Amino acid sequence: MTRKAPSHDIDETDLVVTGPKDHAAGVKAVAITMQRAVEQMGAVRTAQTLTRLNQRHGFDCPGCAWPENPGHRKPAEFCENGAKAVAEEATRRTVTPEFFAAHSVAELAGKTDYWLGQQGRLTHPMVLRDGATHYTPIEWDEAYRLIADELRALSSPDESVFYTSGRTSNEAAFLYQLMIRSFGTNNMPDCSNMCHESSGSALSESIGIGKGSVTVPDLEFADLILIAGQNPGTNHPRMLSTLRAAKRNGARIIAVNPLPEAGLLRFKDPQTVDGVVGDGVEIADDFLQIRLGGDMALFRGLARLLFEADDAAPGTVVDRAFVAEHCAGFDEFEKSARAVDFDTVLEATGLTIEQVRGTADALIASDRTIACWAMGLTQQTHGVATIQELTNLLLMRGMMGKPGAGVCPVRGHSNVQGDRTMGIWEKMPERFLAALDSEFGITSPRKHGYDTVDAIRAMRDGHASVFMAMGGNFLRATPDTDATEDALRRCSLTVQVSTKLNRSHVVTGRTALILPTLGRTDKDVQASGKQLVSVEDSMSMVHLSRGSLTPASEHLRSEVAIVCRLAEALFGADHSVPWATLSGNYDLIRDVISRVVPGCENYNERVRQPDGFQLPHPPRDRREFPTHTGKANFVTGELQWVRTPPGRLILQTMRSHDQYNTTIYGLDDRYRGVKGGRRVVFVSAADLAEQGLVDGALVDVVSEWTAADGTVEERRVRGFRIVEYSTPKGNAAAYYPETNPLIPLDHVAAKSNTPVSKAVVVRLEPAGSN
Ligand SMILES: Nc1nc2c(c(=O)[nH]1)N[C@H]1C(S)=C(S)[C@@H](COP(=O)(O)OP(=O)(O)OC[C@H]3O[C@@H](n4cnc5c(=O)[nH]c(N)nc54)[C@H](O)[C@@H]3O)O[C@H]1N2
Ligand SMILES: Nc1nc2c(c(=O)[nH]1)N[C@H]1C(S)=C(S)[C@@H](COP(=O)(O)OP(=O)(O)OC[C@H]3O[C@@H](n4cnc5c(=O)[nH]c(N)nc54)[C@H](O)[C@@H]3O)O[C@H]1N2
Ligand SMILES: [Mo]
Repeated sequence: MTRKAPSHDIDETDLVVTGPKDHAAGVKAVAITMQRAVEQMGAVRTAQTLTRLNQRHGFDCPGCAWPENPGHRKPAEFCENGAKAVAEEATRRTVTPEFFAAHSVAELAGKTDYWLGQQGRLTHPMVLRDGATHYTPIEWDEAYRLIADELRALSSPDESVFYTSGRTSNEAAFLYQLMIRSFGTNNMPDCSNMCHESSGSALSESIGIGKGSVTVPDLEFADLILIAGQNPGTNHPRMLSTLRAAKRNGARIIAVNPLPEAGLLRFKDPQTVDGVVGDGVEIADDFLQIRLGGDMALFRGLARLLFEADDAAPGTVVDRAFVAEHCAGFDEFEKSARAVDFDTVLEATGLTIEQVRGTADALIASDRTIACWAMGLTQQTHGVATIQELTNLLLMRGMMGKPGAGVCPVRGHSNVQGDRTMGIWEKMPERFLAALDSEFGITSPRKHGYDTVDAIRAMRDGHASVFMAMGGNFLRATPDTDATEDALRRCSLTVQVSTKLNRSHVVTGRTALILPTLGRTDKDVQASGKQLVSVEDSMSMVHLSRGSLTPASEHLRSEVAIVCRLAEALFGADHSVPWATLSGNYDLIRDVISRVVPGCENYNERVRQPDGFQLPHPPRDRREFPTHTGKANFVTGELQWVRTPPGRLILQTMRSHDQYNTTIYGLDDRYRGVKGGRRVVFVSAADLAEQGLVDGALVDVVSEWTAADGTVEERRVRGFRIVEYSTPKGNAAAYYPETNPLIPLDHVAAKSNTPVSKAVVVRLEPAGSN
């Protein structure tokens, strides 16, 4: 039976701490999968959805972007957290006009994120009119007119901002950016700006394309896999099956992380006998418990050791032939690597020289190395430089463009990579814009638009006043919650295209709209019949997704339909883009994608192949590097790491095992041993002793930031329970989004402008002392 949505707000302070687990998945994961699924969907819908999840004729998991293994799909190609993502979307609970009549916006603003999300699927377009206390229903056509009128009233299209979260299908993303560019702006911030933007910036400069260069079969073929700044047991659980297969083939796995994450240490595959009854398999052979932000120093130290090993046995370590033929900037890289001093490396990383040497030996012994990473590297001030240092390490060994070797940035949202391919980017290249213009007879603006941080600044400073979001939860996902709140409140109109209720619906512009949309699991029927959509995974595989469930209400519209009807309201029926025709048959959208998006030629046919098709990747396919030098670039710069000021801690903000970004599934972080609450701060025993603090104490967490003008700004979140935990001295950890108010808007990564969510200077004060 489905369970009713909670009516009273949820108490998140009733915490129990049991200590961390040393393994991931196993039978418990299966039990939790079923419990959560049945609570939200009931037994029949659970069976209908979970059997179609990630199958060839089913739908793509709305969870993470980890690929399916082509040709080797298992009957249950999903994980505990994928099933939770599906249960959240396919829930039978609904948020109806009656719900909004019963709860004022002020009342909803007082509820927790968890409570809001648990209420269910949005069922009707709603409007919050200027001065009103409650949302009221609105007809679709009036909603489109309202948005179009506001947009046309702006003195420039650049006063509007259009956000995208990474669940949007390729078809919807393509039309959305077409509408925005037809309107005349490139203000297209997306979740990627807060996520893998650093990977894209780094790899574009280093190898000429911002995407990863490996596939699942490559990982299974690798003999050494580095996993830095990533927690796959929670965030990409299906990756554990791939790692396990790699291990069976003899691979060595090295985890680089400040925390001993359960999935990295041991994995019980619930689909095999030893996963159900045994201790599971050790995943990581080595665990380097690195200090936050120490990775660049580690990679440079490793490069020096590789050069020294090559001195001892010339030509055995550095792949001179690859470097000579394919690379630029090697001499400078060699100089900087040889100059690094090990005292600095050890101070920056907190590791021992034996650990660094052991890792260098593993690299030297490897014929096929892959480096995987996620937010632990990207969300650092020097995230771009760190990823480039890691890429240097691979390039000097020739580990690029051959089977079993390469770079593997593990993406977050299930279609975040596809959205970029389809043109969701504030600085799309000329080639794409020119193709778009010639296909549709429009003139796309060439001036770069706002990314996420710049969009917040623009709205805060009154330079933009209409905000529209295609999914996501802008208010909670962005840094500096108070600043974002001010920014959104200054808008004349905020529009959220959403599946579920979230905090971005209750912190609004003068007028606000909620436009309820179909999700991945829902059946999508348009004029020509049932529609399919396509998505791209973390390894550039493009494939179809087919929803099959009856939508939560007849008033839901697909994202494609919403964009097309809005575009008609905005541009009139005789616009040069045939919006109505395109929305009636998604094959026609794929036809235009074929002609505009590089690598998508013959899209309709190729996407219908059993496992879809793989987009071209010149470094992977041909060892070609489309950079400004025409070669793979060794990029080197000043060594950077993060120092802990006296009496302070460096805080990382991360995900628990029971959330999807800002969507809270539940209050348990099973693998880290925290139950019933999320307001915790993990601190090392050494720091507790030094600062005279104790496990279990309640503290306020106060961040300190020196602004450009030299003033020290403080930001505070209240009432966090200290949990003693294994993390390097000087480092701490807490959950996102509760700690987003601590992250200064201006604290961003160089080059990528990504908020630094993994290195916030904080101090802990007894709760209530201020
Ligand atoms: N179930 C579930 N799945 C998800 C998501 C979710 O919220 N829930 N989110 C999706 C999204 S959008 C994304 S981007 C991914 C995120 O996937 P992850 O990047 O795995 O997510 P985080 O929880 O931010 O974890 C960061 C990891 O990096 C480590 N780390 C932090 N700082 C450093 C550092 O300086 N150096 C090193 N070496 N390690 C560091 C942390 O200890 C942690 O293990 O997951 C995707 N999948
Ligand atoms: N402090 C801190 N901040 C972070 C991070 C961090 O590690 N630390 N991580 C950053 C990262 S990596 C990311 S990717 C961002 C995530 O930022 P977002 O993508 O903005 O956030 P989500 O929580 O994934 O968005 C959830 C909402 O999306 C809507 N939704 C779900 N499915 C669909 C759909 O199919 N269509 C539509 N239209 N709407 C849908 C639902 O209404 C739901 O409430 O957060 C970033 N913020
Ligand atoms: Mo992400």
